[in-house]
Amino acid sequence: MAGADKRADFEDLLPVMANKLGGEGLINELCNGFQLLMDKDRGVITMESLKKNAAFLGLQDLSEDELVSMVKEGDLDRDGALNQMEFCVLMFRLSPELMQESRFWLEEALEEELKGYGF
Ligand SMILES: [Ca+2]
Repeated sequence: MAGADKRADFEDLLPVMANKLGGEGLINELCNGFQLLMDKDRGVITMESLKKNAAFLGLQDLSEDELVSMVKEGDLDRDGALNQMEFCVLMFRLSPELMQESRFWLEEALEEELKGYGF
């Protein structure tokens, strides 16, 4: 079950980063992660670029199967690669705790918005 443990570690990392960086900082950090993993010529994350660059994010121990399912899970428009938006969405989905955090940010943002309308 070593693979499952690794994924748990990865899930734990994002909420910690979220607390430290705040919403906007975390998005920037995710985008930096995207830059590290992407194929520089195509501007998207492909299986090849993910395999080549996974070590930058400490993901070098993930098996090829896990990387494949990561891309499959995140590839919303089914073009076989992850663009920046797909990557960020995937990172949020991989971390249930982070999803809750981001809901909190959303509520905060909505409250601010509603205040503007006199609620
Ligand atoms: Ca895609």
